[in-house]
Amino acid sequence: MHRGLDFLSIGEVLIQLNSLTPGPLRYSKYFEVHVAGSEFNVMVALSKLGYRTGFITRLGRDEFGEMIIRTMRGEGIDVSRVKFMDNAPTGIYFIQRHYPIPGKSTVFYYRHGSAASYMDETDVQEDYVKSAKAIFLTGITPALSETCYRAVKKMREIALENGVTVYFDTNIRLKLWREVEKARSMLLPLLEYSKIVFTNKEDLKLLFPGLSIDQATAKLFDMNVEMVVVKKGEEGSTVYTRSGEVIEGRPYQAPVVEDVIGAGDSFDAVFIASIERGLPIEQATRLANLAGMIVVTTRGDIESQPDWNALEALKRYFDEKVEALR
Ligand code: KDG
Repeated sequence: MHRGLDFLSIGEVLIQLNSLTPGPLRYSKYFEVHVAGSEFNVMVALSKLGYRTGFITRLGRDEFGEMIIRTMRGEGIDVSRVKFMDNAPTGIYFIQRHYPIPGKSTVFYYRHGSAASYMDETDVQEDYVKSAKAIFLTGITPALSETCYRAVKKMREIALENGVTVYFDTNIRLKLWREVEKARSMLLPLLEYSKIVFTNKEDLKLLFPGLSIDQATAKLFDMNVEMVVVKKGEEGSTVYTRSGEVIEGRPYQAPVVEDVIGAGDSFDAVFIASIERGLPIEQATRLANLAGMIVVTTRGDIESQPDWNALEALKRYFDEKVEALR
């Protein structure tokens, strides 16, 4: 028997090859290896914050699969349901930094037909999902394949039927969906009854074409979502609650930007953990914005994710700095 989990997720864990030098990849000679993947990143961040986490995925029976499973174990994630496949590889992707837009990153996937894309309903077992207090899902896994979509759908249904909280990040990756209409029609039903939907302005425009941000969030409340968190990168974030509150979270300026990929995952984890701890939304937003900010200062998605001590130090440092400027 596995121990009960606080958070469980499902998704693809990839090898990230991050160019050491900024600029177009055609000139990159050196790449740094990291382990990443949106849902996995969130589980790692929650582990660092003291929660028991589990992850459902498939890995190739190859060296990269071995690297990933070691990282998962090292970060304290329960891997009892991770499967290895002999006939499909572990997915990889590359990151190009600061080009064409300085301060921004671009991802190039080499994951089509990866082991994770073969996940299906058999990867999602009822006892495991029921053993968690909450699940975290994103729009990435349903985009990987029809069978992955069904796995996510099953996981969400088991959770909702058994009082397990659902957190959802829309995370629309058009490079994976290829068609906007497909993304919209498949994702929208998955958002219903989520406690929190994390999103951004671009995703809301794709999901609710022609609607303002306020109108789109109203639609989500009609779908029984309790809270909508709109992440705005270097502009901070806005939280909308079902009861009509709108809470602006101020941004924190990163002193250096190495690679912005992964910041949103760090944000989600700290926001969720803060809400679970009973912190007021203003506090949760502030800590989450700090957690997103610190991740952009280094390459890799998980390495700089903060624990509570680091968050405390960040809060003290950045808030004192703001006070001093007043
Ligand atoms: O959120 C960061 C992720 O986008 C990155 O690690 C890669 O999971 C990934 C994806 O599918 O884009």
